[in-house]
Amino acid sequence: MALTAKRYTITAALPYTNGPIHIGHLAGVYVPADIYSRYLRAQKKDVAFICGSDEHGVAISIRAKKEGVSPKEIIDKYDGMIRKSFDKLGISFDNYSRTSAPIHHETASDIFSKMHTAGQFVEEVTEQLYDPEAKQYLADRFVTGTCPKCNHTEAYGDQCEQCGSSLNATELINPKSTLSGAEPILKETKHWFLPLDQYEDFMKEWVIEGHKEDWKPNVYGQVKSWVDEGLRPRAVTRDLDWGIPVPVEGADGKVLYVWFDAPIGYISSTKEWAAKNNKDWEPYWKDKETSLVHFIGKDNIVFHCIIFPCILKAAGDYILPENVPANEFLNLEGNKISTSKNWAVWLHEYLEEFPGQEDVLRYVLTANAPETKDNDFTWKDFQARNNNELVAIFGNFINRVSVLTQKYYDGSVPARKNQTPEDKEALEKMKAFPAIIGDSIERFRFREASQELMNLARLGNKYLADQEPWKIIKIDPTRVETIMNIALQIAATLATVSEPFLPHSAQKLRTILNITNPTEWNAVATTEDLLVAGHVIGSQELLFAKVEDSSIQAQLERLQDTKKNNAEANFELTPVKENISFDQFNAMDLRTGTVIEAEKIKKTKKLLNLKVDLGFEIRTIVSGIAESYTPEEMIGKKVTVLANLASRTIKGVESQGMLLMTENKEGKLIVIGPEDASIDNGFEIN
Ligand code: B3M
Ligand code: ZN
Repeated sequence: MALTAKRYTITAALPYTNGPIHIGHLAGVYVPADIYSRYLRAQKKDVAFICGSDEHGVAISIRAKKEGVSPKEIIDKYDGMIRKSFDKLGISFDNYSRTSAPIHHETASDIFSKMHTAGQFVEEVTEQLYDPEAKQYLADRFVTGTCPKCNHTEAYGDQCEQCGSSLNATELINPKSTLSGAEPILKETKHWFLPLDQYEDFMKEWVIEGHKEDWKPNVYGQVKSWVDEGLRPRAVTRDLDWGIPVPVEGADGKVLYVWFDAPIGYISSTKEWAAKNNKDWEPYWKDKETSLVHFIGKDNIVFHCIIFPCILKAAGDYILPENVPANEFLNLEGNKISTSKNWAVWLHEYLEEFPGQEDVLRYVLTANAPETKDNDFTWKDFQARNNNELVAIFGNFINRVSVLTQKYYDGSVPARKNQTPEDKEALEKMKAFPAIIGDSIERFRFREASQELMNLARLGNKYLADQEPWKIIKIDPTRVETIMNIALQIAATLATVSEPFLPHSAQKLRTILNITNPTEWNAVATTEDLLVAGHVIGSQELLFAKVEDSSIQAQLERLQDTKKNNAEANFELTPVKENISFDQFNAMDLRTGTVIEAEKIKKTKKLLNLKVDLGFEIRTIVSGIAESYTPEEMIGKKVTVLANLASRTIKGVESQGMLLMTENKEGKLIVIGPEDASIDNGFEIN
């Protein structure tokens, strides 16, 4: 792929200002978008890297209610926090705006009005979910229920985050108000619908046929399956009090759907940027020679690949995204990242706890990015990537080069003399790296690109280890001049190509090497000397610092505490059930028994197939305890069995009874057996 566009509009999903940024957001969206934008700038491309805060929608209202403050206070607080932390991490937006800005309200209202005037909406009174207790229509995150597509029980009114499907609230099974917990009723209300069904041909031609080869399979596949299923009209207005008022008559008390206005935020932010910089915003959104790329997480695919493009198409002369390299999700220590459960590594906390190590997080999130599948972030891997790669390979190479150059030549770059085949090979390999790394970046393979960057540092290390200048210096000092010259050229190449990934370290490296004008990305391949003989490098300092066990331990302990707190906060004793008669109790036949065999039932997570000796017979019992006990732990256990429970077939196995158990605060099941293990099997309990 070549970078042939005249200019690039790069967008990163607008974060909701209902909470701080965490590593999942960074790995999915902001770090890759930043690498891509920095790389394009290094290629001397005309780039607008655009983002901003997403400040409307139910997510904000819910947070405001929870904290007992106004939505405005919430958005101001988190917008400030998010800006600051992005800046510290070195995310190099050309503009970061807010959807509460007047320019955005104007832009979004304007696009809606134009579409309305052109008859591009269907206006319809329909029955929508309504919370009779909270006296409010329930849309989006104000309602949860079971997803009709994948049976996930916590799907939102507009989307299921498990399967990514976009939904209408009325499609949810067993909907429940998140405001009051009430079961919603249906109530009529008027809304404006975007008739997506009329855009099927457009979608087929543009994505299904047009982007089969160049879009990531996970993105293309999702879009194709939705289009194949058939697109349905989507309401783009809401009965809410927080958002952009619907700019047409008869729409009092209604606002634009947050997913109508938010993507338009990219356009408003571009306008804001252009105004500040005396530029024209329009070519960035309307010139066919502009390449528009949206960086997003996988839960945003439907909005960026179907709904927003249909809006852009309807609105007229806009360009469509060239690519939408959406990432999968990042988990944390084996569990899904969750804001409400505080299961996350928060960027603002990381920045405070690991000062000067911004690039470590950038590197680890890139090297382990969830590009093709969900991935796991672990603190051990974080430490290993830092200590074994950044410190031991990259940092070690730079340190050797700068220490030896100071020691042998007082910091002055020696001249290259006669070159051996190994020297020539090292230089040739070095010159190939910018193209190799660039090619991976252009194909949105940032993990691969980061590994190639590390391979360049490996090349430098290996060259020094093979040539052993510290030995040769006593025998052949002239030869060492050539060796050190070549090592310095590799270090200078690293200063150029590490910049998109590790901007802070690249700056530090330029200081170490005293480079004011780094060689341009593409010029590395053709430049004779990136550092000329006689150039005096800067003073020596360490590029990366080790992460100690104690810092990792502290992070792991904090996560353990979070787990415990969550378990305790969620723990509730269930209320006592209605009374039963003595006869009903007596009707239950409870017996002592011993588990004599246990095995996992294949293709299930929770089920064990147990053989229980009841003294007078052996029973087969299927029990849902596999997440709490291994088969080995169960064998030999004394248990209490409800022996006269009608048998049931579970996963093809006839289960003849049930074990008594309880659950502890952490959710682990505990088998209840007779306290005295000497008791024989088959004894009645009453
Ligand atoms: N605010 C991000 C999210 O789903 C959402 C992105 C908007 S991009 C226009 O958290
Ligand atoms: Zn679903």
